[in-house]
Amino acid sequence: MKIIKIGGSLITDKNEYRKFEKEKAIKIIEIISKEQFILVHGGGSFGHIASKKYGLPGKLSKEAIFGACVVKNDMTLLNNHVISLMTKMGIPAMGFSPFNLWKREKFDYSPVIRAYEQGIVPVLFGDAFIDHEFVKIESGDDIMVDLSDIFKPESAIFLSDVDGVFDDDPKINKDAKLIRKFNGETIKFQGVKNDVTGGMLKKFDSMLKCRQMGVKTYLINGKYPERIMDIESGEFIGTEFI
Ligand code: ATP
Ligand code: IP8
Repeated sequence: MKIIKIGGSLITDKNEYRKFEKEKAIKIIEIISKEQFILVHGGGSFGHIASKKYGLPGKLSKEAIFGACVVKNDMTLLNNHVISLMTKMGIPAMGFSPFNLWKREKFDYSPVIRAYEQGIVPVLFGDAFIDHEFVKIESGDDIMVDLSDIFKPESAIFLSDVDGVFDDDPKINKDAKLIRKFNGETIKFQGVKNDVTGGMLKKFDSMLKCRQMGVKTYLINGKYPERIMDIESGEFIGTEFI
């Protein structure tokens, strides 16, 4: 079984509030659903724009709680778009928000485990949640680390909108070089617009953690999801953490 995260930059237009990229989502889901998987998706313009507007993550206040409600509703909308596509394709998919999984000190994934054991494809997503005095944002990248720990999948695949991890942001530096196998190289990470969870640096950190859990981990360009089939072949384009 594979765990796969679809970045918010792929299934939403990150610059336009709550714009779902349906065709791109269909293309990705058609390819990844050829094998057994658990899905995670990011927030894109359904998560990050409202989080920023309400100052999330941040200290608990009336405004922050209201923001958490808006973000949770928007993320549920995005998740419903994804789940609707999947069920139309005949995939028994069900959404799980970290807000509902949070149990005082940690996330309780037992409903996700139970669903998976019942043949359901769990679809988790980044979301707002309330932890004591704070409204926090759980990133889909953090969820990938937890799922790696719990399920010990054969691989953890992160899909984003670039060909992999580069030694610098390829959208800013045209001479940036793709790192095909990460081996301790020095990397420059540039911040991402409309992002409250840390962009590529956060993703990179999460990918290293998945790898440390003994799970083969990859960053692949989700605009070309067919590249997933080339993993472990000489043709593979992406970054491997193995
Ligand atoms: P999420 O759902 O977590 O937001 P995402 O796939 O939308 O995931 P981003 O957070 O937008 O991902 O991060 C991807 C962006 O990171 C790329 O579009 C790229 O411009 C930027 N980036 C910055 N530094 C690097 C780097 N060293 N290598 C690759 N991409 C980088
Ligand atoms: O896009 C964050 O999840 P990510 C979701 O995976 C929200 O970092 C609500 C901003």
